[in-house]
Amino acid sequence: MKEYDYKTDAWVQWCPGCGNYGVLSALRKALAELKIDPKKLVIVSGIGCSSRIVYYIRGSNVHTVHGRAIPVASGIKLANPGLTVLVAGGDGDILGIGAGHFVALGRRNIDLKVLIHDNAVYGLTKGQAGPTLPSGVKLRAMNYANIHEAVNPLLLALASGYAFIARAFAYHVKELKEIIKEAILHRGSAVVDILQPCVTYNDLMTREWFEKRIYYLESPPNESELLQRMKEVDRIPLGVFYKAEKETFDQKMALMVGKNKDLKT
Ligand SMILES: Cc1ncc(C[n+]2csc(CCOP(=O)(O)OP(=O)(O)O)c2C)c(N)n1
Ligand code: SF4
Repeated sequence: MKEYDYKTDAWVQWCPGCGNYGVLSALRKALAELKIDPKKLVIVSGIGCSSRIVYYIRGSNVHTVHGRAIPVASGIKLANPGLTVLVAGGDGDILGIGAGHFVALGRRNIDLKVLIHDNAVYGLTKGQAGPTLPSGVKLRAMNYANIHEAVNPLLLALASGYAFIARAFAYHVKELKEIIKEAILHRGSAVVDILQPCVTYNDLMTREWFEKRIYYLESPPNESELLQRMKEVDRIPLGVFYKAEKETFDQKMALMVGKNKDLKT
């Protein structure tokens, strides 16, 4: 399979220079290298600029309502375990309105992969503060500085029980592709927080701003420094933070049903 095999005829509607293009390219390359059959691929998204990615990749994809991609994807994966099921969407979709579902997925450990296009704004609705925007920041479309505290997607994922937690940068396509592949291959709930500049509304966290701050972890941090790395803000670490072999939802269900059967006999 080649990256081209995952292209569709849909016109890509993102602004020129948007970080979403990097995610699109990396994801197509990752799928091609893993040779995932488009017929067995389902990408589920909510609503937002980033959620339009489902139109640009060949698969049996679903564009669902705002914040509800994870429950829809969970149903699909549990009904058809042989499918590769991915969730893609903005930080608003997944960590704002969809935050409860994000937590539930980590607790359940269903074999789903969540790609957060993290631009810290609500791009589609014209630049309001997203859940990952730092407090006190005023971007070009906002009347006042953000009064909310930011959500840290990595800490939330760790607290929720995700089996794989990583962070990547949208314009580093090669590195992002490798991280997406690793997430897909790791069994269990996985999240990749993708720092994705919004060139239209986020005039602070630009490509240049990130490039001055990001650096790559050489390997996942050990337990004693994991939280410190996840909390770092002056310099921003990228790479795989956490990987754990844990029983997945379907394994636990099989065990439970088996035990119940034993009780009956
Ligand atoms: C229930 C509901 N509430 C609000 C909206 C309006 N809305 C559409 S997209 C969106 C947020 C988009 O931001 P994000 O998920 O971060 O994606 P981005 O556009 O930045 O990629 C909102 C609030 C909606 N469509 N449905
Ligand atoms: S508004 Fe921002 S996130 Fe949406 S397409 Fe334009 S640059 Fe990308």
